[in-house]
Amino acid sequence: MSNKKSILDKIARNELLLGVVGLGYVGLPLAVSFAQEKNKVLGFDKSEPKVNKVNAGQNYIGDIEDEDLKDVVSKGYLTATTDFSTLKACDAVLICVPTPLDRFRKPDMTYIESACIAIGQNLKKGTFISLESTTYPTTTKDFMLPIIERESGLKQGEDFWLAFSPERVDPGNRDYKTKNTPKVLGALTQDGLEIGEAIYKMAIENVHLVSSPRVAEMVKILENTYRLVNISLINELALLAGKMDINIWEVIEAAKTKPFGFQAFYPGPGIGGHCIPLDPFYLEHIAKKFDFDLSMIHTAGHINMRMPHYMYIKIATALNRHKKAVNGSKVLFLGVAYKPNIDDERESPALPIMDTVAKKGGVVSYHDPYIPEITTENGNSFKSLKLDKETLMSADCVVITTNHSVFDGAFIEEHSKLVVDLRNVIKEGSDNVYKL
Ligand code: SAJ
Repeated sequence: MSNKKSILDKIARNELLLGVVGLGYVGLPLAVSFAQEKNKVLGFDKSEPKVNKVNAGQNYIGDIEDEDLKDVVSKGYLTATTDFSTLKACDAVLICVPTPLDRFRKPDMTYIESACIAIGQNLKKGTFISLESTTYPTTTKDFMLPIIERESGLKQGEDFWLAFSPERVDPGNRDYKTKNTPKVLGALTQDGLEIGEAIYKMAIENVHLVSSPRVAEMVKILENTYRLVNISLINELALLAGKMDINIWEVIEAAKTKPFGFQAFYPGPGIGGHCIPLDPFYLEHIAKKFDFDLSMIHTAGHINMRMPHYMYIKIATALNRHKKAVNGSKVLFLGVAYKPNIDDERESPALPIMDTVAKKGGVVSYHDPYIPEITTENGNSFKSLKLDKETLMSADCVVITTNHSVFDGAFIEEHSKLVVDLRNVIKEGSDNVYKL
């Protein structure tokens, strides 16, 4: 029996053993989704604490229901391990590892590289491999394929199939989860595409096929670059509107009345998260290899990186109007998560603003209902304060940096001497409220 027929039969009989490498905000929800369809899933992660939590049914990802993880683990559909040699038992492997930038803001491919080496060294014939991590176009064919063939001595297309299918996790999104978010898939061979489609359709309703991994890689980078450029645009326009005494929030609401050709993006203190502010620089990197200068991404990145500084100026200006210097003033930040209603502060713009205020002598504190403690890039550690009248009144300036749904704008305004609202939480501000 051919490798292709063998794996398709296993899929048809629900006997596929699926490996998921990387049990983070992408990998663990994906593993649970497949396990909920009664597929055996083996989760791989280098972190022993994560592996132990999964095997104990202890959820650590906000987008997963605790009971869902407990259920698939207790029924034996999902188990986790740090032993990458057991990859050799897997019929299919989905790679969900980080793709950060290094300190020179260049793609850090070390996570993908080590995953490919581990998979290559433990690859059995007839295995389907798909990268889910956001990366630059050509990664699958030009970066991953040589490593896997070198380490395994096997041949893509004959002994294994290689594909790219970008993750589309939107942390905190209650409407779109793994199962009902369409999945794009591109494979190096037609057989790989057919096998990949059959695998993904075991847990995902809609799989959209494209002609190559390179197209699929570009799809994802387009999605995130589109957000970076548009959010940076509205941030820059917000800075101009502020100088012109124009309420940018009113402008956006009015522009939204246009029933076509306009999607609203909202200004903020900067662009956080581990995707939007970083992924587009993967595209900028590969464009240079094709002697092409992606000026839009470069400019958008520059605007975004400057936003925290402009926000500090806004805070200092507001204090100044109340005859206060930053130095010695108590500044309370509301919300340090990088976006509303989640517990993740990675790349959050709130942190550099807090560092700058502290560096200028401000006495910094914060409240975030989702994040009990943080340490900033400058090594400043804080614990989240209780949000009550006393906490608000004791601050010389309250800065709203994340618009968590639980924040009550009227309550904040009523009990604060001065508010700098960077997220339009307070809709009708009075004289003591300064808005972005
Ligand atoms: N932001 C604004 N103004 C906006 C929208 C967002 O300032 O109008 C800020 C947010 O506060 C946040 C950052 O930009 O700091 C990123 O926001 P995001 O909504 O793009 O959130 P992410 O990075 O968690 O999720 C995105 C996904 N978001 C959506 O589709 C809505 C999606 O682009 C990707 O699936 C995901 O990143 C990813 O993993 O690539």
